[in-house]
Amino acid sequence: MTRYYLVSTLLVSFLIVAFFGCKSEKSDETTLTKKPNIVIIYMDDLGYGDMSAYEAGTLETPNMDFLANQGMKFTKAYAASATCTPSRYALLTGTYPWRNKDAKILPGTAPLLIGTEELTIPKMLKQQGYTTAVVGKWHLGLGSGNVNWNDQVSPGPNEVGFDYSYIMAATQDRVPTVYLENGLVQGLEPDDPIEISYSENFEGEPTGKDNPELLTMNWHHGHNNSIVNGIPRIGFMKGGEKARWVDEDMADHFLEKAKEYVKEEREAPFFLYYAFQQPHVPRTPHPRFAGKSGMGPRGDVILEADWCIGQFMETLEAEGLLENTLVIFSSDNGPVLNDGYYDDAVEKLGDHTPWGPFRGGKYSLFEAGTRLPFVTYWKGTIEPGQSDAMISQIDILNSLAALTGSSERSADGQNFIDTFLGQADQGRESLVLEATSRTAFRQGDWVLIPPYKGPAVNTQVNIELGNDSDFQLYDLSKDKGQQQNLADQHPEKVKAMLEDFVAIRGE
Ligand code: NG6
Ligand code: CA
Repeated sequence: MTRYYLVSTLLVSFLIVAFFGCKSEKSDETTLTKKPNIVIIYMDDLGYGDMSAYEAGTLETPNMDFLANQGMKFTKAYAASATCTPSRYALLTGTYPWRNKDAKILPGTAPLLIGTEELTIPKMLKQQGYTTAVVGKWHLGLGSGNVNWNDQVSPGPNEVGFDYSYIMAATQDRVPTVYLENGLVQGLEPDDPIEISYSENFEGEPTGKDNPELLTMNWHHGHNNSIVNGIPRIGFMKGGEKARWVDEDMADHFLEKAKEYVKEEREAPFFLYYAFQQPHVPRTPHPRFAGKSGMGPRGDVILEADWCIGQFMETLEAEGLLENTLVIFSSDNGPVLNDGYYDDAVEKLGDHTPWGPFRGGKYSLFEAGTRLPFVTYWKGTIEPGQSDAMISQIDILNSLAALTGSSERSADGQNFIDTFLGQADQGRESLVLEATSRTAFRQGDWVLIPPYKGPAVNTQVNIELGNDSDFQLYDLSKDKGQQQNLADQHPEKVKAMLEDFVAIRGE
C-alpha cells in the first residue's frame, strides 16, 4: 500500500514535470521565493462584543465570524491605545504611542505623525520585495504643518512606506471630507479650491451650530462646525464641492479600491492595510443596509462592514490568493455609542453589548478600551483554533518581519509569528496600555491602573475612563469586569508591578 502510494506519487510527479517542463524557469523561481500576501483589516471603534464570534451579541457578523472561526481567534489581544491615532501609529511602527508626545487624536490639519525615517510595517515589507498599499482611514496627519489641499499633499503614507495610498485624511467626522489618492485630492476642480481651518469659520459658510435647519443628522457634543452632506463636522471647510465624498457610498468606494488593488497586484507579494471607517461616527450606512440591524445606524454600519469583508475575501478567493494570503483582522479601539451625534446608538442598543464582558469603552483605561477582537486567517496554513496568549498590535511588525525573513525589529514589539500561525501559545508577559495620554500596566493576569485626576466618567459619551485617586489592581483571571479593586489587599503586588511598569514606562 505504502509502496504503491510512493510509486504512484513518483509517477504523478514525473508526469507533472514532463507535462509542465516547458514552463519558464521564471515561474519556478516565483514559486520558490513567493512570500505570502499580507492584509490587515482594521476596524474603527469596533468592540470585543460587536462581533458574534466573540460574544453572543445581538448582531450577526457572518463574514467576520468566518475569519475568526476558520482562523486563530485571540481572546487576549490589545490595541496599543483606546483611541485611533495612537493605536494606528503603534500598529504601523511597532512602537508604544506614549513614546511620541504628538500621538493623540489629531485634527484634519495635523502634520504627518510618523517620521519619514521611522521603521514601519510597509517599509520593512518593501525591503522584502512587497508592494504596499493603504486604503481607507488614515488619521496619522499629512504634510508638514501647513497643508495646501489643492496641491500634492506630502509627506504622507507614500513617504512612510506605502507605494499606493487611497485615503480619507483623518476621520469621517473631520474635514476635509475628500479622498486623496497618492497625495492628490480626487475630483478637485481648479476653480473651486479647498480651504480648511480648525480655528475659525469662513465667512458666510453655514455651520451646525448656527444652521440647524440644514442638518440631516444632529450633533450632540462637538461636531457643530461646517456642514457637509447635511452632516455637521469637526473643522471648517470651504470649496472643493465636486471633490466631497458621499458618506453613504464610502464603504463601497473603499471596497472597490481594495479589490482593484488586489487584482492588480495579484502576481506580487503585496501588503494591504485596509482601514475601515465603521462603526465610527457619523454612521452612514448605504441604503442597502439602512434599518437592517434593528439597532440603528451603528448596527447597520457594522453589517455593512461585515458584508464588505465578505466581498473582499471573495475577491481574494476568485483571484486564487486565499492560500497565499495572511489576513489579520482587528480594531483600533473599543466601542462607543454616543460619540457626538444623535443617531439612536444608545436608544436602539437593546441587549447588545459592544464591550463584551469588559468595563469601559473607547477612551477608557479599563479593558474595553483596548481589548479587542484579533484574528489571524490563512487558508491551509493556520488551523482553526483559539489562542489565549496575550498579544498587542505593536507585535505585528516584528512578527511579520520574522515571517518574511527581515531582520528589522521595533524595540517595543515582540515576535509572535508562531503564535499568530497557531503553532505556539506563547504571548506577552506584560504590556503597557494607553488611553488619552494615561497609561496602565498589564502583567500576567493582573492589571495595575495608577491614580489619575480627572472625571471617573466622560458623561458626554457615558464611558468610565478608569480615573481614580487611588491605585487600582484587578485580577482579570477572576474578574474580567474589573469590579474588585484588590490594591489594598495586595500592596506587595502593587509595588512589584509598579517597579516593572516604571522600568518600561519611565517616571
Ligand atoms: C473626538 C470626537 C469623536 C471622535 C474622536 C476620534 C468630539 C467631541 N469628539 O474628539 O467624535 O471623532 O475624537 O475618534 O469632537 S478616533 O476613533 O478617531 O480616535
Ligand atoms: Ca477609532
